[in-house]
Amino acid sequence: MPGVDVNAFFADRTDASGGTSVEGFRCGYIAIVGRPNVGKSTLMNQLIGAKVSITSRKAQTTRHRITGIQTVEDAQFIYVDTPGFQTRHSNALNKTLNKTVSNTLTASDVVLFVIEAGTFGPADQQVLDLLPKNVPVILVINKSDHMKDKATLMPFAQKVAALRDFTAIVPVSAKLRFQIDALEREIRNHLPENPPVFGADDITDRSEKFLAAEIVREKVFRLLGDELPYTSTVIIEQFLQEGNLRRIFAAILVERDTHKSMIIGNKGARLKEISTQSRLDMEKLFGGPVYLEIWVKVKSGWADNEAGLRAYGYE
Ligand SMILES: Nc1nc2c(ncn2[C@@H]2O[C@H](COP(=O)(O)OP(=O)(O)OP(=O)(O)O)[C@@H](O)[C@H]2O)c(=O)[nH]1
Ligand SMILES: [Mg+2]
Repeated sequence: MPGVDVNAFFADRTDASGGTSVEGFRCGYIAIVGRPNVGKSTLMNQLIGAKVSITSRKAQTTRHRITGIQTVEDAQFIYVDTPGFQTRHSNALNKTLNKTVSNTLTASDVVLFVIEAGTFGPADQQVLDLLPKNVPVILVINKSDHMKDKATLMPFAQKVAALRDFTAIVPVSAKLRFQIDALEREIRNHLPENPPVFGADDITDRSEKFLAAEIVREKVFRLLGDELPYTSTVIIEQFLQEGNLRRIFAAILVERDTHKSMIIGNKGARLKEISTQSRLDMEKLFGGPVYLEIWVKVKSGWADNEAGLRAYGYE
């Protein structure tokens, strides 16, 4: 072709992940932080349009750094959901959870600082004090559906806005998907120009085995509510794939015999419910049939020592 430098035309326009145009492509890490229970995980799931992070009305639902990925034509959003920052007890588990939050913050391009509409207390302030100075921080006022009187939202937002130089302030309702697209547009503006890190169809960097354990833990949290202390966890003892079928053997670990009988319930009814709900969620997320068996085991003290935490996958 006369007059056209073919080499220059193709130079630097493709990357290793499959020929996506790199020029103008944005990609970055977005940390989602806040005190427990403000709706961080619900928000991340809405932002990526899939449920990779478990949610419940109990505080301390999220215990690991969980990545949720969304790729659009010209950008890849790598969200990192974190455990709610703990300010009450200082056992080994809580220290580990807080370390996860701090580590995530140091490696992020944008921070979503999530609070609940109408509430800003010492636990929120402690998280605010942790946020790095040189990274754009978007104040996300979640659960705005709780504020019946819209006129009170403005003065509340102004009060919190005075505490730091926020890049933007976005009231949302993660539950009702209100203003989620507006938030996404705002985030995109602050992502650096980078080629994508993950494939276009990836929604998380976590394994199916990890996600399976999380799904069971969500059902335990949701179906037992406040009866069960938060020191129960789930491990996957076997995860086998036979063609399209996944055979999963899970164990719920609790601290005492009384907790075990609470989970099993009258004639096994509660365990059956946990099992059925978990299986349905897994089938939806993995896109195929699942055979699931769950056992309940007593194992005390795991949350109080570092070795126990490492054994169950805490960083
Ligand atoms: N009304 C209302 N409820 C919400 C909204 N977003 C989340 N929730 C509820 O708030 C509770 C906590 O949500 P999560 O997403 O688990 O909160 P989290 O901040 O991830 O909690 P931790 O992981 O424990 O720190 C759940 O019962 C959600 O359904 C919202 O926009 N409006
Ligand atoms: Mg969470």
